[in-house]
Amino acid sequence: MNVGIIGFPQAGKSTLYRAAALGHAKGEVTAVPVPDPRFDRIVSQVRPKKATPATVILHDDVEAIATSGKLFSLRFLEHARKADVLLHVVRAFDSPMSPYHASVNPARDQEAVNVEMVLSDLQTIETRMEKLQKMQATRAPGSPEYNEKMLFDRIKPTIEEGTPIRAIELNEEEQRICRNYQFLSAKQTVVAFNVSEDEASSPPENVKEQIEKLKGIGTQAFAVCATLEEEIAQLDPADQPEYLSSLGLTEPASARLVRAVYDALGLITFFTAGENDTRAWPLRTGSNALKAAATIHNDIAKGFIRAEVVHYGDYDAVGSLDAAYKGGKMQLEGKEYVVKDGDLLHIRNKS
Ligand SMILES: Nc1nc2c(ncn2[C@@H]2O[C@H](COP(=O)(O)OP(=O)(O)OP(=O)(O)O)[C@@H](O)[C@H]2O)c(=O)[nH]1
Ligand SMILES: [Mg+2]
Repeated sequence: MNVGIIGFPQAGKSTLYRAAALGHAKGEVTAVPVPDPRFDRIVSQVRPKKATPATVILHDDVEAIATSGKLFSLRFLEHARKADVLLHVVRAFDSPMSPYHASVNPARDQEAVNVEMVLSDLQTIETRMEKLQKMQATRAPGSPEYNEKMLFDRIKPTIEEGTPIRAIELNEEEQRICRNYQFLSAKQTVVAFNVSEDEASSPPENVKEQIEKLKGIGTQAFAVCATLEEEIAQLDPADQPEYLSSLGLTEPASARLVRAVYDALGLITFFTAGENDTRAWPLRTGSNALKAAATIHNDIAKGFIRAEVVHYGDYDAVGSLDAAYKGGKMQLEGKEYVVKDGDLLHIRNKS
């Protein structure tokens, strides 16, 4: 799952990227573990030879957004379109180095990018519609070109009003058409307002307001101080809690941010607690046990017999899988069982 980090120049994109990668950033693309206290608890109890957390792949290779003229360069578009989710870093700290906009105005910067995404998609649609008009196939009801034109005719006026494509209801066929175009406004976006060091624990009013506004329309948004986050990421994990509390924080904001990105991807987590390898697995929300089995290995899905399921809450209450099984908390489920976030699974299979 690919997360593209976007924003204006010098907004703190790379600093936040390095912080989220916990000091292990490799070049411009790094797989980053998704912090999950449930997983930590399972690992500390099972003590497996190997522990494999769920990860997301952060990309700091997206070109910065231009500050004048055409905001999105072709290079920007090429990279941003490939991402499954966008992480928009917005400058909310004052910096004499900043090459753009003399004043700090996070709401303005965030909205400018938002508007540009919608406009960019609109332009793609208009260009495509011009082509479609000229094609014979567009006039044959039921043809792919006909369906495309019907869809674009329907959604274009809504997009023209400034509505991002993700907010428009689409059926499966329409979603499939849209996926081909990798529209930016169809992607979930998580917004990180990068505040100054002295505002890390209490962000300024204008940032708070914008966060509330974004939350109101279903967009996850946070205040972070990227430079502090980078410092925290470089500390020994044992020293982190004290440093965090001295700053008035309870956990690194980058941890919350990575979780938010993971949620925005529409993913839940299930666990397999093996003595050799204990793992957290990402799974699309709403997937069944067969899909979960296939995530582990195709052979396990092919030989699927039953899934042994322990809900995380039941595990947590007794503190071990053994106790959960003995206490009758394990349920046997078939292929169609819809996996819940946090389930511990063991797939009985013929392979
Ligand atoms: N005061 C302060 N400075 C920050 C913060 N985050 C980043 N900076 C500084 O801003 C400058 C740019 O940070 P980068 O992380 O390189 O920004 P960027 O968005 O990756 O920049 P480009 O890739 O050049 O577009 C650096 O000097 C950082 O130290 C912050 O939270 N507070
Ligand atoms: Mg950078």
